[in-house]
Amino acid sequence: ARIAIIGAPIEVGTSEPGALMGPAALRTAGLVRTLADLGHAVTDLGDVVPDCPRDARGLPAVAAWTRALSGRVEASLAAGDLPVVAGGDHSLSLGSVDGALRHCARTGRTLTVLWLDAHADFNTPETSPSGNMHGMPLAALCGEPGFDGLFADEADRPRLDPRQLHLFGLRSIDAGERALVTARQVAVTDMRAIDEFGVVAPLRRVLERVAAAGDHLHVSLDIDFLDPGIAPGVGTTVPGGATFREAHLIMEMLCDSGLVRSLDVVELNPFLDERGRSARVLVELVASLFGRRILDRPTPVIEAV
Ligand code: DIR
Ligand code: MN
Ligand code: MN
Ligand code: MN
Repeated sequence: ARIAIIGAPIEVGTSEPGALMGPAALRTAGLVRTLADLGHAVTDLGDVVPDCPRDARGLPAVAAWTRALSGRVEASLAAGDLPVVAGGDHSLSLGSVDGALRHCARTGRTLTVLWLDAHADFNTPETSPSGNMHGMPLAALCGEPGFDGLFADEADRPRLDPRQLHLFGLRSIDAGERALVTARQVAVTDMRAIDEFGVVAPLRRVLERVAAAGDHLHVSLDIDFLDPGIAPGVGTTVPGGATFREAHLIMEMLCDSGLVRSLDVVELNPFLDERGRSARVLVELVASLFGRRILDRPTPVIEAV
């Protein structure tokens, strides 16, 4: 695939400074070079610059990022590229998913979002205990109230169908967002399910649905999906996350499926990292998603009888 790297040094969505260094750390860890070495045509589009003052905060700043990123992602998809948005806190997905939604609306496809995250990120300004936008992007994308002024041409924008959203790796949810996630029928594979069934069976079901429907698959990888023991460089660590091997297996399955059309890599905070460890883990995971493998054979498929 032709891959477009889009840097999104945004941290206005969190209370922990440092995520704005994420794109630089991912590049330093070899994001571009690694994908090129796998044989892909990679273009680094540089960092997005939002149309707002540098010290802007709150909803106006997030809105400026959202519009800038949405346009960049939609343009990349229209050009036939596979956008990889390197963050930056998770509020950047307001822009990347909005861009993917607009592309899907123009091409007559449906968007499925796979959200690899310890959190549900389905708070609204009303339910959020922290007030941090990185805990709210999915509620906004799905059209929950309280986000006026965030998206361009709000009235006509394509919305994310909450039943086309799959939360994977969930292990921390606030009371208000739990009620919303349940009411909106969001699909969830929480850590309890992963402990019980592993990652393969639940993920295979998601991929089979995407393949059968011919959907555009957007993957959003929050580094806190991983266990803090392997990826400590994030502001909101939650114990009991995905292991190194589970995470690579997921990436390899996504690669084999050939279904991923856009990707976010978010919440890396190099200021909290240990000598670039987390950045390197993320780059290795992205490499697995884009075709790095141990042997040149696909993951064996176990036929159901
Ligand atoms: C919490 C934490 N649910 C909040 N969310 C995080 O602030 O809304 N998301 N850290 O990544
Ligand atoms: Mn998140
Ligand atoms: Mn998270
Ligand atoms: Mn987060």
